[in-house]
Amino acid sequence: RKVAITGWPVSHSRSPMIHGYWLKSLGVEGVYDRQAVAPEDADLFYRDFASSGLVGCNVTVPHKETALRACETLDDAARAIGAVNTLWLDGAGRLHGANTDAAGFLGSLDQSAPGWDEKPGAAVVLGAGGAARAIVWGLLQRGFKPVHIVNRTFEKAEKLASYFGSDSIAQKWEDLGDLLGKADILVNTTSLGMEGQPALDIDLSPLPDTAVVMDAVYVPLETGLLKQARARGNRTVDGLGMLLHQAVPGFEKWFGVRPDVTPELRALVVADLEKKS
Ligand code: SKM
Repeated sequence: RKVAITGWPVSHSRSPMIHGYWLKSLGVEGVYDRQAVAPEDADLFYRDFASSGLVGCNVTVPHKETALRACETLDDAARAIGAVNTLWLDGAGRLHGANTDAAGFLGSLDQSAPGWDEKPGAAVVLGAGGAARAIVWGLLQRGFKPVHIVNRTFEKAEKLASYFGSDSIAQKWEDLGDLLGKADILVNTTSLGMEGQPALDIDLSPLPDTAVVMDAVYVPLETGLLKQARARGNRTVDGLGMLLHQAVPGFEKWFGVRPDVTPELRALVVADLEKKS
């Protein structure tokens, strides 16, 4: 059985390393590859997935919406978020789609910050792109209310907030300080703070010290945001956990065994990230 990470580009993806580790450590026969799909080929590739030689795949940027349109069935998360990242073919050659990014985000917080959602209050999400869509939905599912969406281009925040209804609210970047004062969780979904990108320059001093701070960025593993949060005593969760946890349901679907996100797997990917940076 052959599976792959599909997207454009896919050279940076750690999915082959993650699934390769599980295949080997669980003694499962199978292959997990990389398959770059150029934007002009994407529509046909997913519509004609049965002829790709793959039994399933992960989908990453920028094909998550294109792939969704090729699916015959979708799970609730994919339908709510409007994007897929996990596809599989059934015996009749029909393509099914799921979105496991929200589950990955939630699973990572459950593992790294136990009890984080016991009294779900206000959440602040920075950014309004694809990752924000999955994360806002995940937070709403766990009962966080309101979920403030803060984006430098306010119109994008408005669009995302109206997509999810009245429990999510678009906010201006200038109002971040006031919002942080009442936040139970802060999540960065922008690329700010990522290696090679501008820093995420925010002042966390209004944030309650009981708030959890999560950064979806995982290169570097400890971003400036997380460093600042840790120094002032907030619980922090890095972005690698989300990547590891979103992979779990796909592996189970394709290979029939539910894998664990073990310290050994995490250490393997961390070593690779450190080698390359
Ligand atoms: O949704 C995930 C995708 O399944 C895999 C991935 C990767 O390999 O970098 C990133 C995210 O888009």
